[in-house]
Amino acid sequence: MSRAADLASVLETTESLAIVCHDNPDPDCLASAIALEAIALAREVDDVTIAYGGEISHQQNRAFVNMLDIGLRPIDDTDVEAHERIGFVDHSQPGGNTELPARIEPDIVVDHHPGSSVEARFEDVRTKYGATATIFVEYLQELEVELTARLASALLFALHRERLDFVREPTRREYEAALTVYPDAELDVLEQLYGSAFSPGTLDAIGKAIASRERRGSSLVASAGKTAETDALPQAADYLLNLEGVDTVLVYGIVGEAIRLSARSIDPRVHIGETLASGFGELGTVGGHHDMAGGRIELGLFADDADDVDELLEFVGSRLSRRFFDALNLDE
Ligand SMILES: [Mn+2]
Repeated sequence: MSRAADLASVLETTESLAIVCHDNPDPDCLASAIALEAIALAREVDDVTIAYGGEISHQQNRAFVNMLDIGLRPIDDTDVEAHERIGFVDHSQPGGNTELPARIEPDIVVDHHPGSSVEARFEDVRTKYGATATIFVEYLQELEVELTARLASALLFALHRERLDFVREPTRREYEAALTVYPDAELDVLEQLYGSAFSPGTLDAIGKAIASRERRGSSLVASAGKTAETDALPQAADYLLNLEGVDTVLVYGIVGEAIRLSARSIDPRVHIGETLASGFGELGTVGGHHDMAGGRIELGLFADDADDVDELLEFVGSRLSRRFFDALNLDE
């Protein structure tokens, strides 16, 4: 039996399904969730709920949810276990990158990230694929589920954001999947998503990062200050990577009770995920890939002094940049 047919047969005997997105879901995860929802509804699953953890703070992702009318519920407000079956999309490990407690195991897993060790009733983890959306395009075709304009637009945007726009290691399959959904997609929806406006908070954070940047060779560290917008950090990092001669960037900032880190590198000799792990692994949770990585360091004791944010940022900032440059083996 093909993977798609196997998935369909699991859904045929399912009455209720909770689809769980990873925390701070991106377009690949969200488009995959509504694709699984469409397949489930076509197989007459009565009750389908999509739940997510973290927040959706990137302006494009917020616009994506609103324009494509994606019904999402925070995990906190969802009784995930009350559903007969649970599906994870774009992630696979119970308790990993999800607010959902580790004891809750999925029945269905569709993902493209390596490192899965879960054993689900239906499991399709294809690490050679560039996006989970690519796998879903194959399912939709094979199962002949109607490709609505909404679904096609969501999948096309996801393929672009995940791989194609920045030629971020796409595989041939992402281009093929994009061609499959392209005729049914509404390109003006995509255009509006790309044009979605920055929130004032994000623009402020990027502005602070630009002004505070400290450069050593082709590497740069910047503070985005205190911000309510978690996604402002990766956006500031992406923006600073455009600076001439710069190929590795770390942006830090205070979001809530934690210092958040977001790093990028286009230097092939740098594995930025490992750089953050060696520089900050003992201080908090960090991780990522060779070109993009992130982390979180709890303010803990410092939080008491957090009234004076500038002082606090100055105190942690000099330590963070020293550790980052040290991890990259850069002397003053
Ligand atoms: Mn993905």
